[in-house]
Amino acid sequence: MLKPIATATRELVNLDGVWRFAIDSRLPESPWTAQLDTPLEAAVPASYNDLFTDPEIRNHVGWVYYQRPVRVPRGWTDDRVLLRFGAATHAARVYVDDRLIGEHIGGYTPFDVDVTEHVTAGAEFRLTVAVSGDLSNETVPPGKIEVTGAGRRKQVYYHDFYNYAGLARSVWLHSLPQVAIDDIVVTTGHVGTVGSVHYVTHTTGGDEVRVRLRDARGVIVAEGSGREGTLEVQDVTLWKPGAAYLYDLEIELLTGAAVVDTYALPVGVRTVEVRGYEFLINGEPFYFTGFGKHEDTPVRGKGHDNAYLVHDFQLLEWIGANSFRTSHYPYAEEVLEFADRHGIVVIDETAAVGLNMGVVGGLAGKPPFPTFSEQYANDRTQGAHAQHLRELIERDRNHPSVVMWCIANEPASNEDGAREYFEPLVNLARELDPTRPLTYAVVLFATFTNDQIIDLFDVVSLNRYYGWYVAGGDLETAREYLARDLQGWIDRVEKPIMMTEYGADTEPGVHSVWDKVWTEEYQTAFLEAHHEVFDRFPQFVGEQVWNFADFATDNGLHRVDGNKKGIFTRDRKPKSAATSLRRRWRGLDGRKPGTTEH
Ligand code: GCB
Repeated sequence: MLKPIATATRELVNLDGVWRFAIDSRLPESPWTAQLDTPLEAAVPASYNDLFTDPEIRNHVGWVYYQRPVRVPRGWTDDRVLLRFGAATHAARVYVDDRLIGEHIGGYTPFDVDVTEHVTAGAEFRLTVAVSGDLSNETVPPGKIEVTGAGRRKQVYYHDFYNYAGLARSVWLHSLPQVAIDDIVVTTGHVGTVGSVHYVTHTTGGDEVRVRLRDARGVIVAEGSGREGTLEVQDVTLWKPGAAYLYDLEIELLTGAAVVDTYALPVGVRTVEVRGYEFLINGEPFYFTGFGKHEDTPVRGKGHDNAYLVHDFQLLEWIGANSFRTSHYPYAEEVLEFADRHGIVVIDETAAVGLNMGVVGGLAGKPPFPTFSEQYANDRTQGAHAQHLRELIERDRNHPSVVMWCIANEPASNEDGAREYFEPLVNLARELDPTRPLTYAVVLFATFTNDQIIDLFDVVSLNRYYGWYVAGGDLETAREYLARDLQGWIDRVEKPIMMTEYGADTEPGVHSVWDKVWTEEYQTAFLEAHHEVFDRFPQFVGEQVWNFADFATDNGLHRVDGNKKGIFTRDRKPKSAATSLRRRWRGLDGRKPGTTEH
């Protein structure tokens, strides 16, 4: 799915700002048929939950309404007119004046609503967007609505981050020519110094497609024509981790001799491959350093924010991280574009978090009922998961920074039914993108002896909490358990193995000379103990600490103002462990992890 951009044939109007806002319980039946009768206004993009002081809004279950007037530029008479939503979490209904024009389910992927037939160039219309943050066992992520003892509807969910809802990403009105380029799929390669850019275009009409590839200085380095083709790039400059290089692919669609549509796509030439225990980028072994992150900031919730985007990437660079995982949902497209431009490697994860009844059973991992059953992860859940996976891959497959798809976080891969559930999803992902490896983040209860799906995937990504949930405060035992665990997986499958989560909650300012949990010293010692074990295994390809920064969670008893496993606080101040990580990842103490570099 192409992001709307301005070209010679396309225009766009950004609709971010402050919109009228209301929750459904305070509105008449059909709020979209009139101006919303509300004193409230909400920022877009932002989750709505933390904007207001009213707990009724923060904890609202059901629909909320956003509304604003929109004027269609007068020059758009002959064009198609569409609305693009970066995301509406988790479901949306879009009304133009009094009419329902489009719907979308899934809170972290974009969608278009074609309003051409319902609007007039030069005229204004009333845009109303209903957004629901509700989760059920047939949504991704799953959840359920319960009624409290006081008779109030409450959203329950099985993931450890606050269920922020609303219009958290940008909204655009954009124009497309009647005959247009609908999609472009690019795959790249290289043999020696010659790069290749294979492209496939999908169009509505048109006679011919012309393409041109420009280097970073704007010089044309390759040209071609046809709806599908391969461009050769002599003396190619590869896109590399830490050394991004982007070409620009210009695509023109022609009717007769007239150019009727143009689009421009940044392209990084690079390859990704898994061979034996190695993860290769451009044929060279790659070792991941970095974090599982969240889209999470004060007041905005999951609202995309360019200042935090820039600052977070600055902190990644400062600490020497070369990668992150988009735990536990696809992030805003702006984040991936930034990663493309700055050479940060991304493991792109779906929103399928919480497919695990074992987690509800506590540390014993005993599910109250089977995860893969009619009652929970059933065929409809799988259908929603497949649709979401399709939307994720169709959105992100052209990003060079994205090197792997993570299909789920901590599913019950040790339970019966996991294979039947995941095999079709793996097949779908490979069909949509045969070029990238696949993984899933493996939950603690899924061990090298009982996991039922690892052979379907390419990389073993472990989420482990030795020294925290298991052997908490006992780093000696944690080391033993971790080493045994890694060895077990290495013996079971010849695949690269990495940690996608390890971390300890840490309250900044709490200190001790002993191994006391929650102290800054413990977080440092915890990480160092892990690193000592990682370095024993040549098959080990990466370490992503949980988490980059502290983040908001549900109001659980074991969370004090959120999850505190951040290396940075929620407002991005470093805890002590940041210095230790920085020394390791920047190779200040000698060898950089996973390399012979000094
Ligand atoms: C996990 C989850 C992550 C949690 C983390 C924790 O295994 O994948 O979402 O936040 O543990 O801190 O408990």
